[in-house]
Amino acid sequence: MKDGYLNELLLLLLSKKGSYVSGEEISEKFGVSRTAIWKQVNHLRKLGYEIDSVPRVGYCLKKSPDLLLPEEIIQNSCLEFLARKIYYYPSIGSTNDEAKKLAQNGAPHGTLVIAEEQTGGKGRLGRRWVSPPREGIWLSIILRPSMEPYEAPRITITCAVAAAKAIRKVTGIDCRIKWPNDLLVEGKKVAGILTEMSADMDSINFVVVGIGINVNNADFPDEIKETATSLKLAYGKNVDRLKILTEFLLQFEELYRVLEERNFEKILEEWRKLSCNLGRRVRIIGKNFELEGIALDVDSDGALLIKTDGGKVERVLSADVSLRE
Ligand code: BT5
Repeated sequence: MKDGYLNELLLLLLSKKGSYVSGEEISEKFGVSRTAIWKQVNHLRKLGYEIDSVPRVGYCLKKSPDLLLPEEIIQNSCLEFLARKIYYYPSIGSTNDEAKKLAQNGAPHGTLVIAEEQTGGKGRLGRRWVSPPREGIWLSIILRPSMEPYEAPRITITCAVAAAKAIRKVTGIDCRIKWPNDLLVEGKKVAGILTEMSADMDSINFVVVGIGINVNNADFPDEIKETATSLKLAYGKNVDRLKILTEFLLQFEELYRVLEERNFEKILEEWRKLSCNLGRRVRIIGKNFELEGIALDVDSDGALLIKTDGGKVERVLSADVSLRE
């Protein structure tokens, strides 16, 4: 079997979803025998694709399984630089770790790494990110931005805005952003972002931005039961992962362009509207400090500005935030 044949067949069937493609057309297009096609159709059926076959008429793709396969992403989105290259894994340790390896080996700007399950999903500071099979969207994007290392937190903010907009657009759920890297629904965490960077003193080699979105999780392990939620729990029924994913990629690409045009203020305007921090009393726990106060704004570096009880305005670049009231 020729390399990439399966992908081409799936792409063809997807592009004509709901109508018949003749065996003759397929074998001419790919230069393979009818028996080889039959084998591949059966392979796709095993993955969960519903494919009708009618003698002398051909094959018709009726229904796709709930998988985030590259062919589905390509077929369902129209992107320029993002996801031109996609690495897909049924199961992997961490998409961020894999993306970093790929980036070190020269993977291009916009490369997408996506998995149905992570066995070693990571949060910040070595924390664990729960990523059960086929319940959420666990992905990382490799970026080679032309910005200074200190500007990299802007990417986390851009990613948060893109994800919140995508969730709101597809489900109508009131999804909010909690600085710096959480998305909340009804006060509970529905998604988290982990941005990692390889840089010299004044130039970025690459950035990997990873996001985990709980889509159809029905429950969570005890340690996060009280604090985590999923789109399904908020929406009341299953949510189409592919729709959330493709809308997120579209939003991210659009906003990333704004970022590249050095128009971060425009993204911040959207962030402010979607934030659940601003104007509220927050408690900040950083690596070596703690403080409490009112969250005033986010500045052009992505830092959170806090007015403490003494009236001083503190600038926080990275920390955990809890909402107090
Ligand atoms: C984050 O860290 O929120 C960043 C999460 C990034 C996950 C993505 S998935 C794709 C990519 N590949 C990876 O390996 N990671 C990225 P942090 O703010 O440190 O929050 C971590 C904390 O969130 C944990 O200590 C738990 O308390 C909680 N948590 C873990 N899994 C969760 C889940 N699925 N939903 C909600 N909360 C969770």
